[in-house]
Amino acid sequence: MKLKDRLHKYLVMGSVNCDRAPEEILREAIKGGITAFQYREKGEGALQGKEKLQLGLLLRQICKQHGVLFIINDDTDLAEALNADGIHVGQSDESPAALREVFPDKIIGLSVSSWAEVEKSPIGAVDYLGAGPMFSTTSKADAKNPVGPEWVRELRKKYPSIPIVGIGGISCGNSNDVLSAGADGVAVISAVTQAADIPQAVRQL
Ligand code: TZP
Ligand code: MG
Repeated sequence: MKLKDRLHKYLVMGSVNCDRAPEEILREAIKGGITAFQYREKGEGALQGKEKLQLGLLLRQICKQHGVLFIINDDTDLAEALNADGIHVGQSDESPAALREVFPDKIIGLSVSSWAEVEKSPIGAVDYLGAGPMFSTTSKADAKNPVGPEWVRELRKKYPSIPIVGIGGISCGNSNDVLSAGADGVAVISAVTQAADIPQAVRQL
């Protein structure tokens, strides 16, 4: 399968996003049909060190069993330790160009929310772009202002073939606006982790 297809329904999650066992939420999301998962153990109360690794091992194993792409948010040691398929970084994290040297074969994702960010980024070293925040979100304390699906449309015009995933405030009700603007996929936290019926929420995305 092409990368853009593997990024179609992309769950992003860490223990702080879960009000029950993260592995249960991940399993239900897989039942609903997620194609990719990002282990993002961040924010207040996030696990550290050995505990972060332990949960990562469990989630990594579940993804492997089900053929779901497994990406690590901004932690090269963990990406290596868990033999992740890829790593996702933001603008203030390690540069994708440096990551490419260390990980010639891993998928590298980069968040971009403006042309200024795109201009200072080594887009050639990146396998996919995270575009957002699409809409307002409460899942990321330091989220930038929403840029809307229009941002996906602009990026798509400039980069006709790079995989693009929208992120930030995406729900079952607005995911189609993101996809029809040209995104290959939607990345979500709360639309899945907070859903009463997780498999159904994933199907509706
Ligand atoms: N990056 C930009 S917005 C965001 C991240 C990690 C949070 C997305 O969470 P939600 O609950 O899907 O809005
Ligand atoms: Mg980051």
